[in-house]
Amino acid sequence: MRKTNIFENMENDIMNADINENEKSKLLKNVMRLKENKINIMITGATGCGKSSTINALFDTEVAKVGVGVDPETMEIEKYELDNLILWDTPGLGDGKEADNRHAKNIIHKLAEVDAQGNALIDLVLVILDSGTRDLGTSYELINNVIIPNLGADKEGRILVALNQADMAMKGRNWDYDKNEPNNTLKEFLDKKAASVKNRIFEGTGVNVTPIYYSAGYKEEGEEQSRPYNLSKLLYYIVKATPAEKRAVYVNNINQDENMWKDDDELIDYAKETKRTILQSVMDSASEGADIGGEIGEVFGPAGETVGRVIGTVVGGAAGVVKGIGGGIIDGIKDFFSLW
Ligand SMILES: Nc1nc2c(ncn2[C@@H]2O[C@H](COP(=O)(O)OP(=O)(O)O)[C@@H](O)[C@H]2O)c(=O)[nH]1
Ligand SMILES: [Mg+2]
Repeated sequence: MRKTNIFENMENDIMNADINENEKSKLLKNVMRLKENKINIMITGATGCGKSSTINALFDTEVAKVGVGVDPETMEIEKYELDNLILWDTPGLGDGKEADNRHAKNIIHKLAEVDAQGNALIDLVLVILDSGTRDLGTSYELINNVIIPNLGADKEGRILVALNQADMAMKGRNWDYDKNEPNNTLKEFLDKKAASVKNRIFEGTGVNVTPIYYSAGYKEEGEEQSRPYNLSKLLYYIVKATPAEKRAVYVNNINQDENMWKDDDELIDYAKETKRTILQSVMDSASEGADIGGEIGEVFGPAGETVGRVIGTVVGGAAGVVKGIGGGIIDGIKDFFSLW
């Protein structure tokens, strides 16, 4: 399957739009800038918490994992380069004193790196905790003493804390395997755990985070991959925590297996909100400085119809929406746009 490219789609829309050449070239320049944006995410947490599983569930990681650093210092950080989305799979703490010292140093070093413009290289740190672990001491150590003090000025905007393996939080008890979700007892347990993590981080650092819980799913030898839970929620939080002008980058890299996005807590419609969030920022960034004001619709269609369609087909398994409702692709697309 040919990969969707949101930028090509925007360029086509702009080329075909009925606006003057001057505005056209401004818009095209904006898109060119958008295209060059890179997102760098550090994914960290103790060995076995599910960093690799989470990366594989969220993104289209068929593109080969690219090299680890050559020197022993950075060797343990694995780098994935998916177009302009760069993931740094970074060991957290809990591997013994000597290794932990090395890990902490590597993290601090990476957080201090700047890009060509002098901005912090790492846009966002995703810290993964294992919700089945009773003693989260090393995770607090990692968050409160290693990561947060090295996040610079905008600490709250650059860290996301997520509790993985929600299915195993009570050793597999109270997980509804048919519905692939926690029952009320487990939900309560997980809510409490998330609240206590929030408190410990606030007490330790004064920084307010909103931990969420999810399951990246898992694969057992010879069995089918179990579906993730709340992965759509995690993606929504990741997108919202990403600088607006970079959000379009996700569209080209999100896992297109709709099974990944089916089950969540349904507190809000995460797929819809993710689409809306990305579309809004893409339209804003594309039209920046161009004198088209309310006429953005003339370029990208009403409510960003054409760009929105591209986003819709990849974000949150909109393929499921298209197939699921009333049959027929056109109906599905109509349903999708009636949501706006
Ligand atoms: N039950 C369950 N197992 C998981 C989940 N996420 C990861 N795992 C399993 O936990 C183990 C460690 O995961 P991995 O992604 O390698 O962790 P990493 O060391 O942080 O990269 C693997 O056997 C995964 O299949 C989850 O949400 N639920
Ligand atoms: Mg791993």
